[in-house]
Amino acid sequence: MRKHELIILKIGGSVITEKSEELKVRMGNISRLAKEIKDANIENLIVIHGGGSFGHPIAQRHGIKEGFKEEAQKIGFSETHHVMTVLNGLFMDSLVWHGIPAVTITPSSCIITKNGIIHTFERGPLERLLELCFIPVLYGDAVLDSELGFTILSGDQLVSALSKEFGADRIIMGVDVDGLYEEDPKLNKSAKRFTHLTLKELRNLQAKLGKESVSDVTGGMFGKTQELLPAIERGVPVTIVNATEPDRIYKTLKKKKVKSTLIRKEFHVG
Ligand code: IP8
Repeated sequence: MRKHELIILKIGGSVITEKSEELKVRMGNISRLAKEIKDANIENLIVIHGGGSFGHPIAQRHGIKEGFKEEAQKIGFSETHHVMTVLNGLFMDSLVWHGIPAVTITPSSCIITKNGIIHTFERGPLERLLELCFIPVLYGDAVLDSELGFTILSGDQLVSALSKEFGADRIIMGVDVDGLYEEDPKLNKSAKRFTHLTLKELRNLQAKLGKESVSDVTGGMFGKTQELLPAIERGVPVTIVNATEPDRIYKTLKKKKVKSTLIRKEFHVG
């Protein structure tokens, strides 16, 4: 039995990069988040970050998600993986220099997918890091695939898979809006935000959610909620919160009330 709950925290690519400008990092957000994670002082935590304007535009240009079709794509696979290691390095710089015992687990080195779904995963190193109370950090990556040759593994699929593999108690999704909305809040300022959603309500909503306006090879908000369904089905609560706003991640980690959307399998009255 674990003494402390296990939290999986995903920081979206739109929080740590400028999505409209290729390879532009939002270093201010990264270092503020590192401080919030440090201050929250969580014993059992896995952090996963997305690709934003590092991984996505390059992966899209070379059709990496669709798999290996021609030799010319190979340099695209290398570039996609490489820029993700660069973004991860910048992220890790902040975590480590804030005194967080974080260690990267590189997804492409320990995961093989089958038709885009995680098929083999070498869990030993991550398990051992958790036992020693390190904070493992993973990210959406270009990975090898047993059927497609290679593909893109989203950070959101990692969240869902690791929550199952390691029995997470909570999932926190840090995005660049205040939660899940009926409509895109960037296009409609008066869009209604959901404070709570049940699994059933989420399923109904998914049909209505559109794709994000800027390039995202793993499906934007739709992909996000879709990937999280298995975890929610298993009873893991998911909080979607704005990680571009100061203190929201800190407060969510500390279970304090914050503007967000909480998704649960069901809500019990009373
Ligand atoms: O940003 C995909 O991860 P995501 C990362 O979590 C790449 O969807 C390499 C495009």
